[in-house]
Amino acid sequence: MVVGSAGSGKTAFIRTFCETLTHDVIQGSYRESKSMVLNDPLQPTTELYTVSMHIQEQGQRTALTLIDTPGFTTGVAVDHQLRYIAKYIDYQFERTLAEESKVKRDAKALDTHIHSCLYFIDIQSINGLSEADRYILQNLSTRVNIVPVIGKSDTLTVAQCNQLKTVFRREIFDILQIPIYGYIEVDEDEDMFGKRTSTKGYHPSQRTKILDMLHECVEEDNDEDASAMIDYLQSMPFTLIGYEEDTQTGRPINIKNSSNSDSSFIKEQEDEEMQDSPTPVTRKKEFIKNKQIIKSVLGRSYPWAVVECCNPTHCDFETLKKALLSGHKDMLRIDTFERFYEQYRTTQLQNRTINRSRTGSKQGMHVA
Ligand SMILES: Nc1nc2c(ncn2[C@@H]2O[C@H](COP(=O)(O)OP(=O)(O)OP(=O)(O)O)[C@@H](O)[C@H]2O)c(=O)[nH]1
Ligand SMILES: [Mg+2]
Repeated sequence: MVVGSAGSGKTAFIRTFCETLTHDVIQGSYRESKSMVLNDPLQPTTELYTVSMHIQEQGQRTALTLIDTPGFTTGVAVDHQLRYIAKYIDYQFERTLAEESKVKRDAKALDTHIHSCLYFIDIQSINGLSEADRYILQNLSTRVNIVPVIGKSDTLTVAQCNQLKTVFRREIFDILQIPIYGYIEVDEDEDMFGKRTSTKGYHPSQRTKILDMLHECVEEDNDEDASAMIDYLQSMPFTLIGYEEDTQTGRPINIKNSSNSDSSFIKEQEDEEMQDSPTPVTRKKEFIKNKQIIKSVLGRSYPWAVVECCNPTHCDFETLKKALLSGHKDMLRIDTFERFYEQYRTTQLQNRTINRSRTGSKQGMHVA
């Protein structure tokens, strides 16, 4: 699910994500609850809609549903919009609870829980989170795994992006302590193994403490989940760039790029060449020149350069995509079930018990 302020690039992200998946879709085309959402020229989103598909990612078949939501405006409307999104998230839990309560449960019932919510941070100010962002994050983080992102990151310089990442991490982890995805409670002075993490005069940030604890898990148990979480925390919040669309058709504009278009491929080859090259620098230049690959890329074209959505040196789109579809897929799903669904279930069952006992005592009064 994508959530965030109006015009922050949510729909462009959904479109870009789908565009990069076209080779992986194995069942039908996109089933859209609202026609043409992926094809017409971009419009502000006025109502929530879903895009569902089956994809094959690293040999694993996954049913994927992307949910686009209308952008948050300001003022009192925020509360109304927040309630609407919270209700949608809760409704998915309600479906599971109803299924669980049946005498004969459907073993094949689909898990429709919202496993992650990409929150598009307001980038108007890079000195701190907006009032609305703080409020929305505090509310939604009690229901869903929040994964923070910085949309339209091509409009920020490298220094601005880094500042925004630093400010965001400090506010979320140390000042507000909002339990977004990746926030783990670590004791003030001790980590989970009971070792002291703060020495005299040194007060590590909450994020540093979490990272230290995860590093220990990796060192001691070779814990793959902890390792994936370290990668996640080191990139978060993820910078994203949505493709530039043709204003008539809404389709990606045709951008041909010849440099860095297959950077990982070029890099591998360079290293091989460098090993037995007597004049490494010359050989490297020659190689790139001879092997220039000109291909269409998803991106945005500026007079000074082309920014590519899928180039890891331009933004974190690919890292996020991998995290969502493989590295963190199971953790997000399990966390949603064990943390958020369980919490919803407990509250609902407690409310039912209270209501029943209230009704019971009222009936008792009548009889008397
Ligand atoms: N420079 C730049 N512009 C972008 C990017 N993504 C989207 N845009 C532009 O920003 C405008 C809004 O993009 P949308 O994707 O519709 O934003 P949204 O968050 O879905 O907006 P609402 O549905 O109104 O909440 C459009 O003109 C896009 O072309 C990006 O990564 N970089
Ligand atoms: Mg939109």
